[in-house]
Amino acid sequence: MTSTPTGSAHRDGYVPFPADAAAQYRAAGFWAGRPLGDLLRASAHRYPQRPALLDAEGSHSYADIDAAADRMAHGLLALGIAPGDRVVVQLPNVPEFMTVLFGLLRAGIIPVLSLPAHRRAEIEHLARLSDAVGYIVADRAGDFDYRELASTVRDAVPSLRHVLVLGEPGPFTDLTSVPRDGGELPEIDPGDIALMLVSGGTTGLPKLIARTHDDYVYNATTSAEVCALTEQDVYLATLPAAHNFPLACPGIFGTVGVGGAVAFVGDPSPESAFAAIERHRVTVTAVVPPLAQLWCAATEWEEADLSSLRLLQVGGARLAEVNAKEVTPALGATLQQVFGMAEGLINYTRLDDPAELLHTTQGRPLSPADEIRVVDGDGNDVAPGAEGELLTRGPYTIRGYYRAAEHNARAFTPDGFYRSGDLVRRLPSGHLVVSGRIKDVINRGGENVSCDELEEHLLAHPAVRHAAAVGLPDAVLGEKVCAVLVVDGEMPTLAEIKSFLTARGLATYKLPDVLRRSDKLPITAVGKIDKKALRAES
Ligand code: OOB
Repeated sequence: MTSTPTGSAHRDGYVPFPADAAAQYRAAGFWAGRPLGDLLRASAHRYPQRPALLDAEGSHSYADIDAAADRMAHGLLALGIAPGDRVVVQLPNVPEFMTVLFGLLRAGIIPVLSLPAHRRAEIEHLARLSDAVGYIVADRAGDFDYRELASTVRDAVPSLRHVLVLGEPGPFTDLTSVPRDGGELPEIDPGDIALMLVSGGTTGLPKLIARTHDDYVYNATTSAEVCALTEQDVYLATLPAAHNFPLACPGIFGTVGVGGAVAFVGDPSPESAFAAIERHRVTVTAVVPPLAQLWCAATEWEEADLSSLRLLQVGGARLAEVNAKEVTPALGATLQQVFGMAEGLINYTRLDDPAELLHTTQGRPLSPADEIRVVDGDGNDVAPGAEGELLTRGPYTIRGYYRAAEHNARAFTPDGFYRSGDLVRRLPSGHLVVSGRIKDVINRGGENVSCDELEEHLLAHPAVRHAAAVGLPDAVLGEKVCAVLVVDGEMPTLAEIKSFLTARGLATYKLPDVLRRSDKLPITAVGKIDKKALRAES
């Protein structure tokens, strides 16, 4: 009865869990042997008539969304996209995200989940790295035309055969023409790659993070338990849905797994997000700290009824204690701090944690099987409570980036711990306090900007001799992007540098907020650019 077995080319460059660890995770029940698409199937069996998706038209039942996902899966396969093939998905927060996502998963086609803010530099890289055969986009967002981006990427990446467009398709295939009826869908191996996330980036270009069905189902369903999600909950995808946080922490997958309803909002401003909360009676959503701050302030002038909101998750960057304290009084919801990473490990404050922990920590690990080490510069464990780098290994943390052997040798210890680059302190309760960072990344309001990557682009400018990117404190974003340049001749203006980088196809959130000129970049004892000194000077 089973059809096409999945090929294995997609596993080239994939770093699997070691067999003994996998066996343990299975035996302990962490890995349930369920494909991700089954989260939707099981809820459709249990609650066929309950709402799965809420949008402008009203509510769509589990039975309807389940059938739509199957039809999407059949349509994608009928185009000639095969199980195991990779397809770059770049969609805004629209209801169609659900059927596209579950359609791909059910077909065994691997979504490469890029963010709407990604541009040519990122998309070309991700498409090439994954040998993507397809690219799914919306026609446009604001004044940006994704079809033009798609033309450029298709010309540059030979593997890319299918461009599917939501909206006006232009020269490409209309996404709504794809779904069709069909018989059996391919059998999915739960140990196989389900989807790929994009790393916030530490060095150079963004990395791909291959997550398996087993590990991601565990991630989503256990997160749903921590958040006490039930079929009565309504989750609002406020952050870009392709990001791990709104996708599976517990997000869309966690909500679907318990039979709750999902709604999407394209614009996270208080005006539109509050209207969505009121309209759909949203109970849970996730935001980054600058948005949490903005939402709290906006309750002063926005009149929407937010009484349905029971849980506000805040993560992606450090939430200051003063801002943490504002959340419940302003929004009436319980605050949950979330310290997670696309590579795996997620820390949550628990719903019944005392206020002190809610306000001053970034939570504790999701799983009893999460292994945490806090180490000094030599890789030795620090004393309990002391600051050090967080290393982690566990049932939903990758053992290596996809097709990045060289980088993996540095980013993972020989025994498989991921070096997060985050500085933490661990309290006796197991809660972690994020105290800093050793990786060369700027966290711009929850969006991670790799300094290496930005510097490479800056160096391509004809006037730039040396370039260094550093994060400077910012009241709203936490950090803003500062580019320090050593230039020949006249110093380019910020506007010139921004349009230069945009023309190189760099995502907007990576563009510098400020520019500084320097005669000479300070150097450390080992000859690296001294970013600490630069930050102090800037
Ligand atoms: C989430 O995932 P990524 O992959 O975009 O970024 C991960 C990095 C962490 O290594 C850390 O440097 C920073 O973002 N981060 C935080 C934080 N949450 C993430 N730094 C301080 N405090 C926090 N609460 O950002 C992500 C993934 C899943 C759930 C939530 C966030």
